[in-house]
Amino acid sequence: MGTIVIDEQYDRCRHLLKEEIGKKRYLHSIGVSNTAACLAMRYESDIKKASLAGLLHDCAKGLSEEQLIRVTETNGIKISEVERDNPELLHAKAGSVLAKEKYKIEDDEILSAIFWHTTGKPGMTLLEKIIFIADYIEPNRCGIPSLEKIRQIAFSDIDVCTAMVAGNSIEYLKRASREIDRITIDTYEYYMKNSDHND
Ligand code: DGI
Ligand code: FE
Ligand code: FE
Repeated sequence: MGTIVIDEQYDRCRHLLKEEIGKKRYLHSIGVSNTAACLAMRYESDIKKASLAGLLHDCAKGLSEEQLIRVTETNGIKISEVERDNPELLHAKAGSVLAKEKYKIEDDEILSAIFWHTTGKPGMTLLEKIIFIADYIEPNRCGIPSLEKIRQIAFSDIDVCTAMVAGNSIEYLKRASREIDRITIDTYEYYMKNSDHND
């Protein structure tokens, strides 16, 4: 596989990550990192920060449910009832803790983008939106309704795209009869209202 060397910090994190998560998840992470870099170019965000946040966004995926709860709790992060019932949701928040402690990421913008990557939230920063979307549209993703359209809109209107990603996730969770985190719904409603969506 071709190696994308961005800088030493990126490479150090990449090697560490490869040991911590499965091959499929690692390839997904590289896909998100590259897609985030492309979106950062398009929207004039910091390309290195986007690459690094994309690379590490799922760095806590290798943790068990018990570990996810322990890592978040011991770091004073409040766990909602939905998260308690669906601890896999916590890989985003635990990931932000690991990114800081294990991968030595100090940048709060990167840590916050990792923290919010699963549910999104109203009023996200540009980097948070980039990671939220890149996670959904990276090249290895398949089987998602309207994926081609979402990929195109990602590069033309980031707020409309954020609403579409949140909306699709909600539909998916409803079909799967899974509990929906209130923030996922808030994200959808906020970006439906705050974008020039006229479909
Ligand atoms: O970690 P990834 O698979 O790359 O993507 P992700 O961080 O968006 O996580 C996706 C998983 O999270 C997927 O199994 C659906 C779940 N998820 C996202 N929002 C919610 C949710 N699960 C529940 N129960 N409620 C949510 O609101
Ligand atoms: Fe994730
Ligand atoms: Fe992901």
